Amino acid sequence: MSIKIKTLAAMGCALALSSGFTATAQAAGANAIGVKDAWVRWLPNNLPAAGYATLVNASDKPVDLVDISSNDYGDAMLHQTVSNGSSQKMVMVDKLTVPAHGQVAIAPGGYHVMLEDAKHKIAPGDTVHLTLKFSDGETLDTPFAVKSPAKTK
Ligand SMILES: [Cu+2]
Repeated sequence: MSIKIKTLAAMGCALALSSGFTATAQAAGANAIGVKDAWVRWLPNNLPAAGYATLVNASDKPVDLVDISSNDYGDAMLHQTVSNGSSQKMVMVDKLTVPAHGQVAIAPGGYHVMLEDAKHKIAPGDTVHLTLKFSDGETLDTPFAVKSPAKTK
């Protein structure tokens, strides 16, 4: 009987410790990732738009971008443009790793966030918001500046 009580006490202690660590990790993770140069290449006639940004990881651990959603578009997916000889195609990307103390560019010719099914009229000069979710539990509601293709060369 006394052994059982000790075991429970030890478990309680371990639980308290682990939840303490979790809180610390979340506090550190809250500002692990920063987003800069976030913009959307808008196209007319309800064609899909493409979102671009640079993700910067200030922490000492790699962090994955694992999900993208938006209140402004019905569909937001991370794609990669892959060259296949003379042709190019887009492939879905499940996650994008931002290296420790490093950055990764979602930029023309490489990755893009495919934005389809706009939920309201969106035009150059607008700001749309994408919600970026990361493997450390961080969620960033990020403003993206909408630009016309002519102004993005
Ligand atoms: Cu695409």
